Amino acid sequence: RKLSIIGMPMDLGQMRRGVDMGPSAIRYAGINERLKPLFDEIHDLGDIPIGRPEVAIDEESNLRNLDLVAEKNTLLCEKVDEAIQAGAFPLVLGGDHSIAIGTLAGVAKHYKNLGVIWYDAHGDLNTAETSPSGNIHGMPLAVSIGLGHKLLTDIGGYSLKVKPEHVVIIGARSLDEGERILIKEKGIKVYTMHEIDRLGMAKVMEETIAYLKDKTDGVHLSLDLDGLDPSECPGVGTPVMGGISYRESHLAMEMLEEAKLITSAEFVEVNPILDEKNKTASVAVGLMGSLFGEKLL
Ligand code: DIR
Ligand code: MN
Ligand code: MN
Ligand code: MN
Repeated sequence: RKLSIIGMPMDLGQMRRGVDMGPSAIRYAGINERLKPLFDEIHDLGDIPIGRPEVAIDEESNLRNLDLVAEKNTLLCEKVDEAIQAGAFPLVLGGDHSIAIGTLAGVAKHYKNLGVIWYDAHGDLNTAETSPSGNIHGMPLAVSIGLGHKLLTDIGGYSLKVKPEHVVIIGARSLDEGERILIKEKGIKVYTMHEIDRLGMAKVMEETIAYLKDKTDGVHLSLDLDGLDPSECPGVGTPVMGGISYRESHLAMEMLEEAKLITSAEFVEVNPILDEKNKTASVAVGLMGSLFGEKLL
């Protein structure tokens, strides 16, 4: 088993600086040492070159930094595509969640029926028309099901990376009006915090795995650290109270590993400036350990 780590130090999808340091924070938290025993080979491919485009950050638009977000995600798409072609499992380190646009563009080329697990406090299903913020990190799931600006939906040279019926959102507790409408219209499966509390994470994951297993030929895990509770993951730009616990999250990762379901992954929104002693990056690395088969006994 071969792992390729790709850093995507981009903060252009939202307005709080620091999330561009996410890949460094995650590496500093010991990703290599932690995952080394779990793979035959690990290749850290370094970071996608983002540069420091300071000027664009204040732009008033309902698609803030559109051109740069599209350009940088195109680079990520190519890198992810190459990693899969080389036979590796691609693991992308964010960066704000707008980077999922590039990751999914690279991954979906290799699957006819890609599934996606979107682990997040938010739906990330906005478009320029529905977004209250203009931040593209609130849009990547919409883009991946083919909705949004052409510069984003057509990255990789094709649209519709994922079918809405192959998406499962886990941990939602902050949805905008347009996102609610879209979820109902497209029949997207969502486990809000209500269902997680009511059913328990074990049942939620059993159902998620059963839902995706037979109809998909690969499943991407897009894990936004703000899906977890801010008491355990304070280093995120848009924390929302009442999140998924550390323990529930480890259980979720362990169940995914047991099911051998996940074929690519990304961990996003780690912002070390807002963090407490790199706690959030450490949680991310721990979750990767569980996702890739670390066992206590
Ligand atoms: C909000 C926040 N729904 C927006 N989205 C976030 O700006 O579209 N996604 N934080 O992770
Ligand atoms: Mn770096
Ligand atoms: Mn997100
Ligand atoms: Mn989020």
